[in-house]
Amino acid sequence: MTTTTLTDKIQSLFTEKHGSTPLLIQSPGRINLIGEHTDYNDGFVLPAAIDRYIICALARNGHKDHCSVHAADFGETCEFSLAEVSPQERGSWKNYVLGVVAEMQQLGRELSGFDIVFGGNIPNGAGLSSSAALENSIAFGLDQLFDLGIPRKEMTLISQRAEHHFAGVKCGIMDQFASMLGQKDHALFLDCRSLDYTPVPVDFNDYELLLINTNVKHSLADSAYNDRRNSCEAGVRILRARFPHIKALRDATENDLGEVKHQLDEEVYARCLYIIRENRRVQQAVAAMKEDDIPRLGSLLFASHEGLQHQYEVSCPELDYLVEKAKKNPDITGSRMMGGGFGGCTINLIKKGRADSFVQGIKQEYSNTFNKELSTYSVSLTNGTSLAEPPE
Ligand code: GAF
Repeated sequence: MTTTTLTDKIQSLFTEKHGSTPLLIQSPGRINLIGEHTDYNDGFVLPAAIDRYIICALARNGHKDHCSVHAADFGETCEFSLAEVSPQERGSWKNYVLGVVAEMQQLGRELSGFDIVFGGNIPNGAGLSSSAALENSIAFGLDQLFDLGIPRKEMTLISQRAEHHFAGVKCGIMDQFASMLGQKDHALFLDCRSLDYTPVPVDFNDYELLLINTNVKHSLADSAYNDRRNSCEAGVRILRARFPHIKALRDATENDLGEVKHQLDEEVYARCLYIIRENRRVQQAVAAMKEDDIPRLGSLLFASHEGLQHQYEVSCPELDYLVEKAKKNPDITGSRMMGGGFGGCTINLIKKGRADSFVQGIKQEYSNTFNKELSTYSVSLTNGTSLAEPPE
């Protein structure tokens, strides 16, 4: 569904349900060029917001405490009182909304009753961060509705804490940040420790981005995401005992890690090694983009996948299949799994105009092998969360 049609639909649904004209917010999903699982290691990432959105319609309802939130895509409504906001069943969309409300209250922000209707055109479970987009749309919407004046970076932290405390995923900051602060035609080179960032213009010359969805649904909470984070923290504890300046894997070199290798579990060693290398790859990728060296960027993408597959072990057969096919195709200069892993999309740098022929060539075999269909998305890089244009 186009974003204009979606906005129209959400606005009409809101007016039908509540009889008033709402404030409309659009909050984008994100891709990540490179820098996977580095965010919660205080490292570097290179994501961008994309032109797929959560549209959130909201208005005050005149009640002191009573709120309602309707998820158009699920046909479900959640009613609650601001006096009692607590986590719901794991995996429910309600946690993303309630989590943001609770975190705002936790910061002493004054809210009163409101109604929300939201829906989206970000494919669910594709690793394009529909959950971060939803959190941000709520944070931004409530900020506007109650005139709270919360700075954008602080809103991303509210959204992230909602995910930690309500959804139960100890995610990094990348998704919320890219969705909130994305810039049209740019990726954000983000330092996840300082939250300083540099917009990097994105122009791949003869190449374009192609996202291919394995249609394997991942669930971050169920998919050992928190385990990976624990392994990294275990590695840091050992490194820090030897090198007190190391506060996170971001501060460690491969040599440092080599020095404590004998004290580390084999698995923890492999996880830490991946992170240290991936952080370096992000910096190299930014340099390659500045120098217009797309083949170099592409080989960094392939190397990133290799690490995610063998050292960090967050890939899956379907993702590996797609990257292997990409490696063998002369039109593709780089490919890797994107996001948390265990499913979702690969991101590919492919010669302009060659996407159809690549996908047609592997579609049948993919479906025969995995009993699932592929889908593809072509996306434009866009601005972060903002007010949406009300439809004519
Ligand atoms: C998920 C998380 F939410 C992000 O914080 C990030 O860690 C990503 O997985 C992996 O890079 O999208």
